[in-house]
Amino acid sequence: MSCGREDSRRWRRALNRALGLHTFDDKLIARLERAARVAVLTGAGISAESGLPTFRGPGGWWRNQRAEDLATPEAFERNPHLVWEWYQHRREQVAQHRPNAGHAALAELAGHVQQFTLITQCVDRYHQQAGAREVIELHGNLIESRCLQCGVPAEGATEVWRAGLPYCGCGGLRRPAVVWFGEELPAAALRRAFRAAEECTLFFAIGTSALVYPAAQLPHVARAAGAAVVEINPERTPLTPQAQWFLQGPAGEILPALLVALAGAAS
Ligand code: BJW
Ligand code: ZN
Repeated sequence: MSCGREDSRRWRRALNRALGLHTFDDKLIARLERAARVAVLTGAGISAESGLPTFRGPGGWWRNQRAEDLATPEAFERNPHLVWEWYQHRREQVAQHRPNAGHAALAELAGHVQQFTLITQCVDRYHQQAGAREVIELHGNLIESRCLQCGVPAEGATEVWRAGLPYCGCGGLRRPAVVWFGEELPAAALRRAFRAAEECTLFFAIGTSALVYPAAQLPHVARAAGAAVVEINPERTPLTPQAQWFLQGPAGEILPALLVALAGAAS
C-alpha cells in the first residue's frame, strides 16, 4: 500500500491530536517550510509560562500599579527608590525562573530558516539564555544599568549600591537600561526591526498585546509589504483581525508543536 503526502499529513494530524498537540493549517506549514525570511516579534507573554508576570494580562504589573508610577522617566525622577525596588524585584524573579519550551522552540526554528530575525520587547534575556543569537532588544534589558551622568553601562553584579540606589564611579546615579514610556527606542535596533519586517515573507507576533508603539507597528509594516502575519496568543488582540493565522493558546505549547509539524512536513 502506498502512503502519499496527503495520507502522511492526515496521520500526522491524528498523531498530534492523540498527543494533545496543537494541529495546524497545512497552508501555514507549507508557507513556513519555504519561507526564506521570517521575522518574529515577542512580548511578555512568551515568558509567562516561565513564571514571569506580563504587564496587562491577569496578574500583570499594570493591573495593580500605574505604568506612569514605574515605567516613565518622570517616575524615576520623582521616586528612584520605588522604581529601583521594582526593577530589583523583577531581576530576582528573572534569576529564579528559566526560559521555557517557547523560547527553546524559537531558538531551534532559527536553524530551519535562511534568514531569521528575532525581535523582542522582553527585557529578561530568556531568548538568549535559550540559545537565540542576535536578538534585537527593542526595550533594553533588565540585567544592565547606565549612569545618568556619563552613560557608562554596568551589569547588575558590578553595581555599587549606597542607601538603596546604585551609583557610577563618576558619582552619577544609575538607571535601569530599559526603555520607558515617552523615551526613544534604540535607533539601530529599531532600524533593524523595521527592515526585517519589510523584508520578511512570514511575520510572527507572539505573546504581545500589540498595544505599545512603535513595536506594535511591525506586524502591520510586514503585512503592508506582502508578508503573512501569524499571531500566537491565548487572547485576541487589536492585531488579531489583521493576522492571516491566529493560533490561539500558550506559546510554550504552540511553538514546539509547530516545530513537530514542520519536521513532519519535511520527512
Ligand atoms: C501569552 C501567554 C502565553 C499571556 N503565550 N501569549 C498615545 C498616548 C500616549 C503615548 C502614546 C500614544 N500612542 C503611542 C504612544 C507612545 C507609547 C505607547 O505606545 N503607548 C501606548 C500604551 C498607547 N510608546 C512609547 O512611549 C515608546 N516610545 C516612543 O514612542 O517614543 C517616541 C519618541 C520619539 C521622539 C522622542 C521621544 C519619544 C516607548 C515604549 C516603551 C515601553 N516600555 C515598557 C517597559 C519596558 C521596561 C520594563 O520591562 O520595565 O515595555 S511598557 C511594557 O509594555 C513593556 C513591554 O515591552 C510593552 C509591551 O507589552 P507586551 O510585551 O505586549 O506585554 P502585555 O502584558 O501587554 O501583553 C502580554 C500578552 O501575552 C497578552 O496579549 C497575553 O494575552 C499574552 N499571553 N500568556 C502567549 N503563555
Ligand atoms: Zn558615570
